[in-house]
Amino acid sequence: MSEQKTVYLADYLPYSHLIDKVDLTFRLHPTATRVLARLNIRPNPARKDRDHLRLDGEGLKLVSCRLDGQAITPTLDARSLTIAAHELPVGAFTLETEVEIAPEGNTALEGLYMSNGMYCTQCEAEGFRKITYYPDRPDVMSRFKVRIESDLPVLLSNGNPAGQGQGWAEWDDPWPKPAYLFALVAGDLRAHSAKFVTASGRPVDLNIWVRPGDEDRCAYAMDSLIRSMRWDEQVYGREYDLDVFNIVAVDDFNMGAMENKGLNIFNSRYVLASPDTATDDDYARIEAIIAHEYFHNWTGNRITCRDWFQLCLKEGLTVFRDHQFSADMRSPAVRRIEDVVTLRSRQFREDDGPLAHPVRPESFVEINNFYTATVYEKGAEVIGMLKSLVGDQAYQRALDLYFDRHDGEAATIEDWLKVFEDVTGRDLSQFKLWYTEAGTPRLKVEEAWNDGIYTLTFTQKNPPTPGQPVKQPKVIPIKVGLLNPNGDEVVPTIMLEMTRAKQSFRFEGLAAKPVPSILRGFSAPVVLERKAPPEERAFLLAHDTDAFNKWEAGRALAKEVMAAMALKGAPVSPAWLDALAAVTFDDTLDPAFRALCLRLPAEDDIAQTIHAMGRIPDPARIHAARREMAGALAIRLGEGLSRLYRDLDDNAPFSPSAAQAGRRALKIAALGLLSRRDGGRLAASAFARARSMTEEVGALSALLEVGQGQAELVSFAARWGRDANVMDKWHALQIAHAEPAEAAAVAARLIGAPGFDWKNPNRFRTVIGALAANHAGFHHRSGAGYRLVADWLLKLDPLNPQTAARVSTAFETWPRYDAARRKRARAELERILAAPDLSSDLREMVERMLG
Ligand code: 0A1
Ligand code: ZN
Repeated sequence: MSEQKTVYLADYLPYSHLIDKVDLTFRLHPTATRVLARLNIRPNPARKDRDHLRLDGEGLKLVSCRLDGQAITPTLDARSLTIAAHELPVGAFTLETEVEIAPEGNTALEGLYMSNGMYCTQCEAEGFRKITYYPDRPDVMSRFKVRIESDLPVLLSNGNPAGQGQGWAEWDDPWPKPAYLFALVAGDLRAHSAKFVTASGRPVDLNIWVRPGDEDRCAYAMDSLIRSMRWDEQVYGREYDLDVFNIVAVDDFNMGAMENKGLNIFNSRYVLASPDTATDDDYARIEAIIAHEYFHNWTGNRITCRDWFQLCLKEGLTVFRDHQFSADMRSPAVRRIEDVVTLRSRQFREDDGPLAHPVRPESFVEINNFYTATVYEKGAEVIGMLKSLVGDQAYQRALDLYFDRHDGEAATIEDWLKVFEDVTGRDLSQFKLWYTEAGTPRLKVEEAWNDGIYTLTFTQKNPPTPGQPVKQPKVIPIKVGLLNPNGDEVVPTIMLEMTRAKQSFRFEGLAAKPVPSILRGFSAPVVLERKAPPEERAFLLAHDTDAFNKWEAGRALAKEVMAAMALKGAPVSPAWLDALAAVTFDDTLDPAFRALCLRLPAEDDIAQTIHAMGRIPDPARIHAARREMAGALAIRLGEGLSRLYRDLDDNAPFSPSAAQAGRRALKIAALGLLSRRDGGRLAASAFARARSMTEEVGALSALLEVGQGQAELVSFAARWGRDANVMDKWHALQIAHAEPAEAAAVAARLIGAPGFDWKNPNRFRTVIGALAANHAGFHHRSGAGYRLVADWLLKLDPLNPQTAARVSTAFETWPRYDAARRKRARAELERILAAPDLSSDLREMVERMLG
């Protein structure tokens, strides 16, 4: 593997040429696929110089090359094909290349590869260069025509079908696109089909292509797709623009899914669902990912990114849109809480350590390493703030202008902000800091009550991050409401716009000192550092009218309690127990909301909290504290818990609806707590009676948590052993519930079991990811967790560097811990770095983590 160089945003230059048309022919063969490419090329008028032509290409065997029909011998190196400027005609010309590639040996799953006998592609970000010689950069957009030659029955590519016969098919994509959106699939597949008519009357054939036998598990994905298409018309005025929309499920895939134009490719775990194989969380995730990929058709495909530094332009916006969609389909409050839990556990964690980077990074070695929680999740939060600041109507006008102005273009964050400036007349230069500066702002609040005037004073601190020691104050939209002491809201939600390092806001005309509800709806991705007595948190948990802050009050209290227990052996707080009991048994509240309140903060969250207090987290003590809290809660909720469980344990026929999922979530939370009292008796019978995967996993999890469930593990494996995506749950559960001292050994046993396909990214991520998520297990003082993860990263890296690099983020928090743990973690990271032929992907990650 040759050294990769750092790429800088500041070095951006438009490409030397334009590619008006691309004609591709694929003669598929597992070890010797031929790719013929004909490119219609002309000099780019935006570039004044007369430059050479350089095409990207990696791992290609060049068979022939012709320029305007004449055979030529271009200059080749490991990464490119170059034709010198003086060898190029002055105007337009045609370049034809033929290359040979070997999809069967492609274990990295980038470019053209094979999965279970089918051919498929993954080109984002820079995979197209492994298929043919081409300017593999998003600002080069072209019209693609594709011919596929193969005996396989189903041959798919982007755009509309343009003909087919025995052993061939042709596709024509009328919309210019960058190469990263190219896709091809060939295999023995079956379709689950439906029809859709767009708002303006265009009929569209919808197909979800799966392996024979899986057709009956596509209904939910199809339903989600149809709802997404309608929603994008109704909410954003965006219609679909081709005659067909194809989705293909593949088992070997590095990420969740990919938005290739008209041919989305999905990791099979985010398509296939039936009540007996998919949990309610799986259903929600499938709905969100189907929507996400579909929404990319406008935010990503019709308008794409000028360069990969602008990745958040499509990803942040598309995540924001899929969050809006899920909120509309389900409960907005519950969705918001879940999204914030994810944001904190993934993005705040990233932003707080050595891998912190801006939403729009300024440099990278391997772009695949920047498909991060910061680019995606914080990228979406930034758009949410923008919408809050300009208001819903201006947001809509700005988006209309964005689609109008930039359709068919490769745009930048500057273009994006400009449409908001043009629509509102606002200057967004300070707001832009959210894109250019990394780190999670800390927000302190002080209150004052004088002569009937209530003042809130906020101070923001923007902590240093790698490469950015000093930061400026950000624009922070702070949504606030005020309650009077008997729990009535006296000031409904208003938005305070903070722009300075320290700023005060006054409220007049209040009869008594109010209780503030700050950062309603989590209106900005900041850490609110507000000291409040437990009684006040309990009061807000009982009375806040903002559902997010109601939950947040309970969560803040739980975090404080757990941190105090871990740090100084404090007892479980009765205030927390009482407050949670009141919520749990309040039948006027949404069961899904109550289930969220019962979910204790994750141990990693508490480690993050303790670290933010300037203390060193002890994983073993945090683990013990969390267990103790759960045990105390089970006792405090008493008999009411059994009653709650019985009430929820109804016989309604299964539906994946949010309402039913919420009831199941609360029922399973109750079951988990009950098991701490009855040693798992009820859970064992719940497992035997389970009528959905949610109940099956819920019961098994409750059993494992109390040291039971061995027989149930055996029966689960007997039932699902042939379904690898379902068995991922079986593997993850065992590791998640393993005792800290044993977690690494359990993971080692499972990943090393004969027949376990650890080369498949889903399998690898499940086991190593579950170990990393077992906080006390991964960080066990023996160092066994660190060692096992490092061993397996080294094993996977030569085969699949991209997934190895992603999973390496298990180590991203290592600097938070004590000297002994730091020493062990550092030694493992250094061991990885010393490996011969380490990929540039994993090398970049480890070097950044070592700082
Ligand atoms: N654009 C896709 C995610 C994706 C990104 C990179 C990939 O390979 C490196 C694959 C998929 C999305 O946001 O869904
Ligand atoms: Zn995306």
